[in-house]
Amino acid sequence: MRSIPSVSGWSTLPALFAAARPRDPSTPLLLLPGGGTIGYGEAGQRSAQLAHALRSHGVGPGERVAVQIEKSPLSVLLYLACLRTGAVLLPLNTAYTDEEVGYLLADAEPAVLVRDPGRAGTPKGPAVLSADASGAGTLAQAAQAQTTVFDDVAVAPGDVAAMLYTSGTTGRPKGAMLTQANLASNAAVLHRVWGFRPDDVLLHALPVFHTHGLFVAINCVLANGTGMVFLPRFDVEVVLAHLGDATVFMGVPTMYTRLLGDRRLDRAACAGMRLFVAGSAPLLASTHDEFRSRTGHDILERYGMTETTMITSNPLEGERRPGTVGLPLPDVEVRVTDAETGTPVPAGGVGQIEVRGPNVFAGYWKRPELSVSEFTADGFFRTGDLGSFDAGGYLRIAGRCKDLVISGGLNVYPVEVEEVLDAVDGVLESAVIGVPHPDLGEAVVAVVTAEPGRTLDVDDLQERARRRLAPFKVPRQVHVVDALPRNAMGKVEKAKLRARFGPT
Ligand code: MLC
Ligand code: AMP
Repeated sequence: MRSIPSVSGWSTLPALFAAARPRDPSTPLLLLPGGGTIGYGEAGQRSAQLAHALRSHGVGPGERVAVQIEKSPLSVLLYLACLRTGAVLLPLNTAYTDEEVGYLLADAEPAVLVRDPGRAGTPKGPAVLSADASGAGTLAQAAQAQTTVFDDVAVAPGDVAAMLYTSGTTGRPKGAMLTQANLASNAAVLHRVWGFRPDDVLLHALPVFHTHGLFVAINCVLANGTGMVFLPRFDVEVVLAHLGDATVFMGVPTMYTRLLGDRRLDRAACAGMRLFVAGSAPLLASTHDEFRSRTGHDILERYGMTETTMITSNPLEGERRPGTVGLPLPDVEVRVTDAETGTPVPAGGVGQIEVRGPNVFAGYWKRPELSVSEFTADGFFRTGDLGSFDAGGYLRIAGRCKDLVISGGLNVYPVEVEEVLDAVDGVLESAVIGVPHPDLGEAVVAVVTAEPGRTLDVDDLQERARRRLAPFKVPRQVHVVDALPRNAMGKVEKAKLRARFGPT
């Protein structure tokens, strides 16, 4: 296995970030699109106040802090505050419904849930605090009354820094426990292999409740001690307007295809840019090629997942191969094995991708049995992705052996949607699949059968799904069929459904 040479490791985020912290406290960390900045000094003071306020609500080392707020500077300050108290950040997608949040809270048992002040509903369990960037809300108010100095709790490499829910290869969402060492080692490696420079500015348009926007993007900035233009959401118009203020952009493939859809994206617009990074879903080679011919930039594609943070990357120097996710990162071991037997596949063959290294998570919260089933005896994590190494050692993702749809870079676990559809009166059974979609990469599609003698109303099914699921999980199309195709084992043959209901 070929990999990029090793770099010296870091084992905690506070140590990594402290080593890079600029001497001048006015150095901007956050550049806000409407003007204004938040410097490293101010971020230190405000995160100290938030840390005190969290502590006064019982947050201590190891306690989970659930955060479901619209993206704003407060998202970053709360992340820093959690690190300072030794708490475990539990970021939640703002699109989740109360039912989805309720399940996660019951499982994670956080000490507090921080929400936007206007958000209705009082979930059971944690103390519910509110805060927004304008200073409104119970937590924001409590923070303002606190001192701006905080004695940071010492953390160890094995301490859990964050917990992100993901369904892994099977079942309901599980909390992936990411340690200080997982996050720090990966951030240090990415910062190094992507050649971050003292004058780099990141254009940040990703959501901050996932690995990509939170740990890949923000941690690289903090490890560099420089700033990021912090956009509340991805919007082609706004991204184009700020390309000139930045040098690095990170996005999911949908963001790149949307940017390409605007004819103002050209060489001149990207003249000051150093690096475009893509990941979270497959970047089509055609998108890569079109981007190069329009802008002169080769998008650097990398591959990762919640449980492992980043695994491979195309090189900064040297050939970036379209359609591949590059080489294993330093200190990360990647192998390809037969998904059924677990034996290594011959060179060039397709198999399940397995990963071992300092980046691989500590296990699923309250699910020790999965540390046996999801890992091999020699400690490799089974990703559920299929791939092969080419002759140059570049990894090519060939598909997935886990039942997962990736829509616009967001993961949808079919079983979650199927459970909701199956519960509708009159539905006998359902199968949820992903079909190719020009904007989202894959779109969620449901195929359902009715109980004998019943008629199903497709609009009603979508509406019922919308009430219980975040919008990105709601099937864009629902097809009613007489029977689902099954193999000899009785398993629904989703490949047949994809062939039948995919684009013609
Ligand atoms: C929004 N919608 C989606 C959707 N995003 N539907 C399906 N899939 C998505 N990803 C819905 C909206 O709710 C809305 O529904 C309708 O689509 C129109 O929304 P929009 O305004 O066009 O969408 P927008 O807000 O612009 O969002 C699109 C997007 C966003 C691509 C910018 O989805 C996004 O930021 N994706 C990035 C996700 C990400 O960060 N993934 C990283 C995971 S970490 P309605 O019904 O209201 O009309 C990971 C590990 C790794 O995977 O390797 O990085
Ligand atoms: P998540 O569980 O949200 O972290 O999503 C991780 C999954 O995203 C991986 O297991 C892959 O299936 C997919 N993924 C991430 N990056 C890439 C990429 N560059 N190409 C293809 N799939 C990717």
